[in-house]
Amino acid sequence: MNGFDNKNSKHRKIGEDGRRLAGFTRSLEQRVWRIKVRVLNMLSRNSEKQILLRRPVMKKRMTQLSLAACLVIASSVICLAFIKNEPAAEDERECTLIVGKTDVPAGMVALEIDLPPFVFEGTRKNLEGIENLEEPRAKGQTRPTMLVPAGTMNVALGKTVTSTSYTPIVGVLADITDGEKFGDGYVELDPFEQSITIDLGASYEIYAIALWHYHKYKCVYFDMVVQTADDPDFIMNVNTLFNNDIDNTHGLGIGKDKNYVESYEGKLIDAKGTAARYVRFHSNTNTLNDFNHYIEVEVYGKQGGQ
Ligand SMILES: [Ca+2]
Ligand SMILES: [Ca+2]
Repeated sequence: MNGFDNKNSKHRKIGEDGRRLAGFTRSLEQRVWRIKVRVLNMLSRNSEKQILLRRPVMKKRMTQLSLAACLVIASSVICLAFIKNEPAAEDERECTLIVGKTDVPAGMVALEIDLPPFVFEGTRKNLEGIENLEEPRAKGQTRPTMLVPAGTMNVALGKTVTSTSYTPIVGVLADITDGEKFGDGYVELDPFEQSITIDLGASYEIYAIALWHYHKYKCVYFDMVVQTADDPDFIMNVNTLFNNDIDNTHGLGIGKDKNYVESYEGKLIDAKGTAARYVRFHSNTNTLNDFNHYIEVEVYGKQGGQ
């Protein structure tokens, strides 16, 4: 074999090795491709299972994250309130919460009101669509405690009541200040715009008023205006303590207070120490009928007003 033949023989051998190597490479690529397909299929099936498994976990985590976010926001708001450290405005006194004994200013005490038993019949369906209705209190939240000067007492108990409805349809006017607050012991006045006036017998510094209309059912009394004055004709030193007559039905001014749902707690109004002898309560129908009802009115005050 000459050199040329040797060279050809080497070239053939290299060619055969190259073809075997190419075949092996293709085989290897096919195996790798098949393994890749299997792995992808397995991953796909597993991911579906994991999604199904993770959904409740994710929900739980989202809830936890939401709660954490709420806590952070609430903490921030509380911190900002403390940082600002601004004294409560006069109009915000009703919202003063007693957190601890140190928060009660000297000479002030928490107003204690003797509440009647909780009574509720019927549904809230008739409250749908009422304009200017205050939001219900959050579940578990109690009414903010009102602070009043020590010695403040109900100065309306047993006092004389007069009304534009001279003779009530049900009950007598004296029932409104007799201390009885149960749901059935109500006084029914004539329909539409009516008022009652309590003569305290002397001038008092009035700090709070608690008022019960009919609270056995969830109902709303409209166009409520509460005023004080030095005289029975309400000419001298007239002050408006509450007014939700937003369209001025009574002609006493446009009210900015909210309608509210009657309850055994009654309506608590901050009177801010207003000095007066006479207190008048206006109303105009309710969600159940066209009449006006009162179960009890309490006026918390101290002697010292003019
Ligand atoms: Ca009564
Ligand atoms: Ca009105």
